[in-house]
Amino acid sequence: MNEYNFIEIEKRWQEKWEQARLNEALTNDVTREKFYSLETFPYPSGAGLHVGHSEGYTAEDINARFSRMNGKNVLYSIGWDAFGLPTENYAIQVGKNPKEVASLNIINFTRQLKMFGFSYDWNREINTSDPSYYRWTQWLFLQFYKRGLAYRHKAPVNWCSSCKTVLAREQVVDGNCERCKNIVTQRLMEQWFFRITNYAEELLSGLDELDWPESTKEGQRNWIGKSEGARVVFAIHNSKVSIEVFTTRPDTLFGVTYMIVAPLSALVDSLMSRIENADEVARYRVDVSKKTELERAHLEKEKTGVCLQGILCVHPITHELIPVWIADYVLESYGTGMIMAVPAHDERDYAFAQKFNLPIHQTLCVDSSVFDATELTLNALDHLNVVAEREGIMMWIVGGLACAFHVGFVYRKHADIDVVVRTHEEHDRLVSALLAEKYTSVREKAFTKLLKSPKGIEIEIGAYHRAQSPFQDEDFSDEKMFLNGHYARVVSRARCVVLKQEQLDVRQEKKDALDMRYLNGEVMKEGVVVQSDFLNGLTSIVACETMILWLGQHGTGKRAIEYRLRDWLVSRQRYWGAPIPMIWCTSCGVVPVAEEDLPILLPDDVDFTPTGEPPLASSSEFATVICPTCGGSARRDYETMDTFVDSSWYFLRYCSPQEKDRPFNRADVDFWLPIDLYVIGAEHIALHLLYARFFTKACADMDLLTVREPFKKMRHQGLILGNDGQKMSKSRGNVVNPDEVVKEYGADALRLFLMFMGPLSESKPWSIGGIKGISRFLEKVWRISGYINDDATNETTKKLLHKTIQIVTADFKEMRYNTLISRLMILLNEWIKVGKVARADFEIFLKLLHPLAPHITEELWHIMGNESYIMTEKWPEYNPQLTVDAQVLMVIQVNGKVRAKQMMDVGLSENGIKEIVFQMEKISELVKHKIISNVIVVKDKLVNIVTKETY
Ligand code: ANZ
Ligand code: ZN
Repeated sequence: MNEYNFIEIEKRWQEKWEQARLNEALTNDVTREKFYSLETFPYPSGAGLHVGHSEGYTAEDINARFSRMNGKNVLYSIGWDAFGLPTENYAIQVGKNPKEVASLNIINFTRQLKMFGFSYDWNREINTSDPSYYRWTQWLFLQFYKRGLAYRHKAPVNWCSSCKTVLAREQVVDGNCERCKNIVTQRLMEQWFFRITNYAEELLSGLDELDWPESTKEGQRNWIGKSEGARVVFAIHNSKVSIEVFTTRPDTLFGVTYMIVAPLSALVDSLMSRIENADEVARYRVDVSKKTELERAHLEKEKTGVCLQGILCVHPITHELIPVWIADYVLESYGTGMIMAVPAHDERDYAFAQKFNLPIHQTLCVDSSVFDATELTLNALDHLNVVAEREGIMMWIVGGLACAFHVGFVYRKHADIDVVVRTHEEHDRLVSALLAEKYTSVREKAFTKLLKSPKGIEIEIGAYHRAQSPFQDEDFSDEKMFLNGHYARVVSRARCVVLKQEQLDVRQEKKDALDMRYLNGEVMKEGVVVQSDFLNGLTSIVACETMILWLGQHGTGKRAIEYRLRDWLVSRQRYWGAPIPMIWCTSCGVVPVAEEDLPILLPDDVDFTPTGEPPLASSSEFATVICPTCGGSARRDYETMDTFVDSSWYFLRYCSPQEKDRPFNRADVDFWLPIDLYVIGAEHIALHLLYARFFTKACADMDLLTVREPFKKMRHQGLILGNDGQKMSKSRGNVVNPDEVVKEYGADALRLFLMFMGPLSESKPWSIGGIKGISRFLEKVWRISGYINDDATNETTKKLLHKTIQIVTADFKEMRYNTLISRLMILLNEWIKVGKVARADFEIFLKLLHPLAPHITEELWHIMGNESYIMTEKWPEYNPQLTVDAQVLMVIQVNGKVRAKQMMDVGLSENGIKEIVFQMEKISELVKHKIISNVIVVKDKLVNIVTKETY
């Protein structure tokens, strides 16, 4: 037996496979089931492939090979996402033209991908920066334009001052540029948009039927952000203009105490002549215009705003007059850009009302039965004391009327006021101070006292009362209470008591606990509606419906849905992208390029150093062109399309890559779509995965194809971390270059190791020690082939082999490559123990190993005298009779709920069972971030994992 010379073996087979054209996908082959395998095509960056990329690619290649051996007609191709910033920035850095750089990088990437033995159909290779491709990107743009799906619009847009271009909202991650991580600011600019919002509902509902990781679906749902509620019209007093708001909480309409208009909205302009403090308002608007939406929407941010003096709104039901403010936390771009503020039940409104002393009207009370009063009381008291200490507050007002004092409203009649002081001294001082006041039994006299509220704001309480002293039962008249400059209704009877802290009885009714909860500044979001006329007593949900009905009947509002999703900004002020196929004519305006004039080639006579101005503006080719409409002189559009436009349809082009007359052939696309497996990084949730779905739907609506969801099944590969456990990056110096690993251990070893590191979707640190173990395994495979013995019949190994086929096949289907490799290792070790292996058995083993380690298996297959290619062999089947008693189906529960079932060996040890269970992706996902308090194992039957939440 020769040495295992992987360098020679791998190179030889790669060439043979390519010559034999074994990977060609055959469109319209109806004899086999089609299988479309897709992986994200790479940006051919200057750095080349790193091992992180190759993980997902390896997984996809394994699946493609496995599918072919299972009789499927597999479409598995590769291409280059060659336009865009990575290539352009690299070109600038090395002082070359991006075109030149891209083609050099593609050569390097091609070499690397071939080095892995990936089984692409190279005939279908595509390149988005090639005119034969971007011609159709431009054509699609024109179709979108014709159908109103592409439009120009002036709006505040995200600007990256380091990339010197606008960005789509999806490219802004936590306020930073997705590419360069620099801070993104906002600029008012006219730009090209795609109307993705037309598809918001379908993009949302379509997710349900997709076999995608749940967290990704949820991420996309959140990004689309559907909110259901109502639009309500509030007339402006003495004006024809009105304020229309979007609210998700029409049940709180009686709790509206002020209105807010987004500062930069046009309504403010139209009211300007009536606004008495116009200067102040104008100044505030200038300040706001300097902030990004993200800064403005930040929850923790100190609230700012200006009251529009002279403007009042009319409440549509009570007809009360309500002040109107502008405040930056209300965004122009969402809903109607105006809100009804309900400070009692919305945190931001609450913070705002606190800051500007605006009244707070409670219209929800908690269904008290759900709370444990004792605990709540104690917690609330603890909390109050902490705050008191910090803010130097002397006393707390609790109890029913406290709400009146504190927020200007009461939600319960016959309530009491409890003023809790923290020390005996304070108690005595307060009591004598209050007693010194004259509280005669005058009916019409106001009770006025300054108290410090928990928030430290001075509150002046004025009320009509009848009692002799505030420490006894008092009768308040059912009249108005003057609070902080605002009127509020008041209870008819109430008691006021000053208590020492320890007098506060923790066994009081639940109501007291709730009062204190309220005083904590917590905002109650759901409950039973109170102080709301015809809604009283209803739950929030029912009240919403009731109110929507009422609004409809009275013509002041209607049901409404809003989405967070915004239209997709696609134009860029950079060079390396597909030119936007539009013409600017001085007399006709913007005119589309004629389809037969496509492609509009990216000009070469350009200085592409980014300046913030579109580089194409410097091209003389682009500066003059004849207007297709009037024949007059015009210029081309200077902007280019974002790379994400190119990648939104590459998987359609793979279906008919040579097509000359259209972007793709409908029959071809209909044959191959939907994609049966897409392996992609999790970072694409709101970007590519959303855009490509939109493109597919838009193309379906243009009758270019049939399917509406492109990616039926999708899986993520986890990150490969550096050996330091950190994300691989050049600056950390922990990047592993596959070239070096392959040189030292071979591509098969690297492929196997990438899959052996752990479950595909998890992040795993790289370790060179690990690959050594894998490399020894391959050496053993090589050597055992020298011990083929045709009469090596051993009942145990036979059984083990068939068990292995069974389990490994199931693992292949679920992409559990790490566990299946262990299975193959166990089988091999068994043969090594016996010292020989039957030819037929070993051939099966080679087939099982082939998708993972294609080269060594192909070589050994031929050494054993086979003429065919192992990669075109049929997948081995197991003999069920040899596996029957070997395995049982175990039930796996988490906290008593059945979460999975798994075949396991009969009589497997408790530890063995646990090991398998915790390797299962589904289970590890479920118990992530939980404390496992117990694992109950009933051998051959079930496992129950008991967890508690972590704190
Ligand atoms: C009254 C109300 C009462 C609200 C309440 C909430 C709670 P989502 O769920 O994100 O859709 N809102 C509406 N337009 C806004 C804008 N342009 N800028 C800032 N806030 C805006 O949020 C919908 C809620 O956000 C709406 O419902 C509105 O406040 C606010 F107890 O109306 B709500
Ligand atoms: Zn940037």
